[in-house]
Amino acid sequence: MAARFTLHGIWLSGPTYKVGLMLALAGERFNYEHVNLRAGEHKQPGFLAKQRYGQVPLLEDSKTGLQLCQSASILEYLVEQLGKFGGGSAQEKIQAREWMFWDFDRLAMHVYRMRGQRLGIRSISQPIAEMHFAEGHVALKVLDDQLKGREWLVGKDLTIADIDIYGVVAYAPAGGFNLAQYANLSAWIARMEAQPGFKPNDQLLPKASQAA
Ligand SMILES: N[C@@H](CCC(=O)N[C@@H](CS)C(=O)NCC(=O)O)C(=O)O
Repeated sequence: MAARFTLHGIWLSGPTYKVGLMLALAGERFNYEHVNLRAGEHKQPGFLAKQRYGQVPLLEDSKTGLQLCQSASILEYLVEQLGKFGGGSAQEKIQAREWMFWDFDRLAMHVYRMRGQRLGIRSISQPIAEMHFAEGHVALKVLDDQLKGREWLVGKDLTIADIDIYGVVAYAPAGGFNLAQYANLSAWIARMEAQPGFKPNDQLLPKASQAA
């Protein structure tokens, strides 16, 4: 049977990984369209017509005909559509959303930028790098504290908050953050990686377009 979803992105992209990871954990096969950012494919009219921000990821849902952007919003959409990882109560749903807003406010920018600098994708000055490193550690400590005595960030089960934030934390070592000092966070990472369907970013996202 043809796959319902088509994910457009690039293997280097954390936000693309978040969406791919959600689909993988939900047991949904997906088609994958590689977007060559270096060649500017994400700024071409055809792509912009589907993804107004000119960014990856873009998710196409052949069942509803919708084209979706912004990884956190896509995760919420997939909760609605697939009925998984949404949280058990209205309060848990709101809390999962809070963590996803917090992620892009306090965590993702620092981790992704440090990684980008180390990979040579992004050039940032030493004082700015020091700021990202310090702020990144502040956010990682918030996560470690939240996970004390808990298996998951919200409620008793894995939610999109965990998927969204794993899609940043997974890149922290490449950004020079040593996670060994965060015992609760490290245990949570191991739990995430033991989930059925889990794949690390370099195995989940192909380097070229690929049908499901
Ligand atoms: N908030 C967005 C961020 C997406 C994003 O930053 N995508 C990057 C790749 S990781 C991108 O497309 N960069 C190219 C550009 O912004 O022009 C999301 O979560 O989907």
